[in-house]
Amino acid sequence: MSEQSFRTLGEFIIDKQEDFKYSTGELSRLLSAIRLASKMVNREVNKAGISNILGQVGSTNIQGEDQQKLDVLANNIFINSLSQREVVCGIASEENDEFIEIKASENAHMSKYVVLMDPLDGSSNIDVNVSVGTIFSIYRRVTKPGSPVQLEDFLQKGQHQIAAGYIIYGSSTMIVYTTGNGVNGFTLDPSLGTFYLSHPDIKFPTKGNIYSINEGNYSKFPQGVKDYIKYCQEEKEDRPYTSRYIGSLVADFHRNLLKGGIYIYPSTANSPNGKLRLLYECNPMAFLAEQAGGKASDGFKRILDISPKELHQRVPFFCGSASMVTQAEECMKNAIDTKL
Ligand code: AHM
Ligand code: MG
Repeated sequence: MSEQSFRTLGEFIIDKQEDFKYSTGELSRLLSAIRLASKMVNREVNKAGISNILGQVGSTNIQGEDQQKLDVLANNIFINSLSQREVVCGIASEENDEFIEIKASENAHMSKYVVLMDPLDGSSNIDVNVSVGTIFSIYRRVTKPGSPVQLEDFLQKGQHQIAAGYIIYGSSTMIVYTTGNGVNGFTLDPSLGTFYLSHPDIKFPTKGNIYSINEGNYSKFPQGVKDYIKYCQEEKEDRPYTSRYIGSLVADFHRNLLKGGIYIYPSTANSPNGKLRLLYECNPMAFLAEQAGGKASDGFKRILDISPKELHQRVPFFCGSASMVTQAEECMKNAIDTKL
């Protein structure tokens, strides 16, 4: 075990705070609140199988408490952890129609940060014991500090993110995040309840041999995506690539980040904007990808340059090793040019 392995996430957050000359410690407190909430969600995710034995969702458990769905539970855990500690002035969640305004208690200073999150992504995988994740994205508010938070504080371009990351509840639990200065990964030691720096300065391999896409939707894909899939399957140079699709964005992204690959959720004939949400899923993953030397696009342009129009906006998503995303973009462009 290297010396790095003994550095905890708590120590790392404090050390990094010193890199910012005028830091007030607010972002550090916010990241610490996310760390705590992630441990609580991890505990619940690990109990998922046993909860089914002890009582179905919607029923009452042995202590007389209502069993909540795990995604609802994860949402409540993150919202409570962030709001009770007064580390944000607003929260937007994939689980809530509207954003939540957090009022500071008497004499408390109102935070300048807003958080956007998908508290439990890939939740259809919980019942079958497959990895799920939490995704978060942090911005500095654009409206006047001390006043109620506004929609425009959340509808910022992804390039303005201050920090973003995910927690993967997998064969081990990890938190991977960036504050705009590279990407670092921490693995939870469950016996101690402590995250240790296990993956310092993660870099996307520029090229990989994995493509991740739900090919069940093939007939509804745009021609450019069909062409790219054909390219991946061709017997040429280092191809054919291998296909891997978990159906949990966090898990598919995490594997591709470590091994090299591309994740695609394109537009389809039924969903012209794809499935994934710009603010809760694509922007944070795009920020991480770029910070790790990878690339994220809607098939034509950079995800982080998109001006959001609404909280739950969807967008086609191509993300991963830089040269693979560039190749997919070329297929998208060529298919349009051929049509003209
Ligand atoms: P969710 O936020 O409802 O869980 O949906 C997002 C998930 C992603 O994690 C995953 O990559 C994708 O939806 C899978 O969708 P599909 O089943 O259509 O392939
Ligand atoms: Mg989701």
